[in-house]
Amino acid sequence: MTVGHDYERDGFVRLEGFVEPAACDALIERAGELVAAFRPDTVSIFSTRDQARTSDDYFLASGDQIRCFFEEDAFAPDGSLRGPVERSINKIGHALHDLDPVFSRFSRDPRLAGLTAAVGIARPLLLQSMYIFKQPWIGGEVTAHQDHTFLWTDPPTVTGLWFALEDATVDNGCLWARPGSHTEPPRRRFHRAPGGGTAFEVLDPRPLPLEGMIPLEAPKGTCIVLHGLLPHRSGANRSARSRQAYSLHVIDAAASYPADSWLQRGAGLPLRGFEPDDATG
Ligand SMILES: O=C(O)CCC(=O)C(=O)O
Repeated sequence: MTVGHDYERDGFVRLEGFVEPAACDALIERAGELVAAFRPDTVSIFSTRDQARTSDDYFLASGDQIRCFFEEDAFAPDGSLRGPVERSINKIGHALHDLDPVFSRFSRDPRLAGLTAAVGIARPLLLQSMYIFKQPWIGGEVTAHQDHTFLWTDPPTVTGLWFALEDATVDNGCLWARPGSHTEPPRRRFHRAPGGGTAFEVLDPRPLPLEGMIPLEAPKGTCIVLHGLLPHRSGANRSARSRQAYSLHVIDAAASYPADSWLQRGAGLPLRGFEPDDATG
């Protein structure tokens, strides 16, 4: 199958027209409702530059919740928001796919099970979901990383399903990656630290290579399947158009999931696969 072949060669596959425009719009509308209902009494800024700030309780307890995270540049020095809340959110995470019916339905489209099977995941578990806004002017950069760093399994199995809900271009901060670079060994592992908070274990001190990365521009409705070891990044959005995307990360239940992984689930919300909601009661 060509998905499996391209994925093995490049570490990613770009599938244009995978999602109908109406299905993209339904997610955009639902994300808008979630943000409108958000009461920002707990502020957490999602920043890939300053990981210390992301290790607060709000972030660490979000593995089985739906939580909003602000852009790094959302606040003025006096702590006030520079713009309206709905234009200041970086992302919503991390259990949309289990807790919200609209996102659950989207995430459990049988075609997604077909995609993950095609790239070798035998017993899929839907580990993490993120709705990423990349709002006009303020949308932050996502620095180069391997998803395996954050969603570690032994052996590595995490696979990203990234959906362009709007056209993603160089101007509004599309993804970038170098074809074939999923052969790079893992550089770091992000985990819960014994004394609280989080830490990176450095496995290979070399920085991830940025040379040769190409823009993965993606028209609305594109699905990009990303290998967990593929270094990828996305630029800041300094344009007038948002670049909204939905990202779902799947692991294989056949691999082990370390007890000190940052993303934890409470007993009330065990990880599930692609079975639809009504099949599990
Ligand atoms: O959407 C982005 O800008 C980054 C997403 C990403 O890195 C991911 O889904 O793994």
